[in-house]
Amino acid sequence: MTPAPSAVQTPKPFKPRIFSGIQPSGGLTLGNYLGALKRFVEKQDEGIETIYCLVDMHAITVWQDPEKLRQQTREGAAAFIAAGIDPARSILFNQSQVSAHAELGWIFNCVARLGWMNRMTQFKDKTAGKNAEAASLGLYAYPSLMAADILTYHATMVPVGDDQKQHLELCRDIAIKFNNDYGVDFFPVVEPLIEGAATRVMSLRDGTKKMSKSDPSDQSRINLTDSADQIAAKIRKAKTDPEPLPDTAEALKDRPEAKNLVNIYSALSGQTVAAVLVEFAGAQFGTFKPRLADLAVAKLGPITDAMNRLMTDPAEIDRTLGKGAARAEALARPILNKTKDIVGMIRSGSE
Ligand code: AQP
Repeated sequence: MTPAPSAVQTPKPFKPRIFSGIQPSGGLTLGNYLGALKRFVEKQDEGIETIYCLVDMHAITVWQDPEKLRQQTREGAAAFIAAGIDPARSILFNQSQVSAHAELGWIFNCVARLGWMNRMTQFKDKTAGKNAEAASLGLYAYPSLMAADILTYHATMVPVGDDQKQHLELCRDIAIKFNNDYGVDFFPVVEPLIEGAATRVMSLRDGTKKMSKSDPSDQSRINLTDSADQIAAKIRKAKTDPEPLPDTAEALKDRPEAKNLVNIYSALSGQTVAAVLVEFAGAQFGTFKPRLADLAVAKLGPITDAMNRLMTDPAEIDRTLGKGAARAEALARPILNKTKDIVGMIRSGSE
C-alpha cells in the first residue's frame, strides 16, 4: 500500500475562500441543515468569499432517476436560498455546469493512490451488506472528485459534517502529493471546518447511524419539506430509552438516542448542551419531545415555506444556477489551465 505523504506544508498564503457542496441525491434532511447548510449561511454572513454547489455528478455515483435528479437539484437550490444563501453574495450552482470539476477530477485520479482510496470508510459503509463489486467506479473515486471540487477554486476552508472528515484528509494528501510530484506550491492544503453541536445528526430510529437522505426509512429523518405535523409525529416516535434526561453531557455518553435529541435541541436553539440539560435535567421524553418538536417546527417551518414559494418558479431557479455557474467557471478555468500547464498538457493559448 502506498503511504500517504506525511509532511504537511502550507506553501504560500492563499486568499480565504470557502467551498462546500451537497448531493441532490434526495430531499435535504435536518442533518444536512445542521451539519452543513446552517453553517454555510453563517460563513457567508461573516463576509468570507463562499462558493456552494449542488454536486449532481456525485449524486449519480448511485443511480438516480433523471427527472427526480432535476427536481432534487432545484429543490436543493431552493433549500440553500430559503436557508439564507444569497446568490448575489455567494456563488450557487450545480457542479455539472462547470466542466473544470470533471477535468481536474481526472488529473487527481492519477495523483491519488489506490491504497488511499481503499481506506475510505464511506465507500465501505455505502457498500456494506451489498455486492461491492457491483458498485460504480464513480462511487469509489468520489473522494478524488471531491478534492477537485474544492481545489479547482483554490478553496482554503471547507465547512462539512463530521462524516466528511476522512475525505478532506484525502483532499489534503492529494494537494500535497501534486505539489511534491511537480515541485510547485500550487494547491492549498485545506482546513476542514467541522464545528457546532450537530456535526453528526443521527437517525431518529437508530442513534448509532447517521441521519441520511438515502435511508430507506422516512421515519429515520426529518426532511426540510416535512410539514409541522410530520415533524412532530417523527419526533414523538423517535427511539429513546426509558431514563429521564441527566444533568451532565457526560451521562449521555452511552445513550446515543437521548444524546442525539439533546444535540439537535442544542443546535436548533443555539444553546450549549450543558444549558439544555440545566433546563431539562430530570425530565422524561414525554416532556422533552414536544418541546423539541415545537422548536424544530419554529426553525424549519419558515425554510419549508420559502422553499415551497421558490419551487413555484423552477425556471428562475435554473437561471440562478446558470448565473452562479458562469461566475464559478470564471474562477475555476484559470486554475485548471495552470494545472494543465504544470502537468505538461498542451492547450490552445498556452505557450
Ligand atoms: N447526519 C448528518 N449530520 C451532520 N451533517 C451531515 N451531512 C450529511 N448528513 C449529515 C453533511 O451534509 C453535507 C452534504 O452531504 P452530502 O449530501 O453531500 O452527502 P452525505 O454526507 O452522504 O449525506 P447523506 O444525507 O447521507 O446523503 P446520501 O444519503 O445521498 O449519501 C456534508 O457536509 C455532510 O457532512
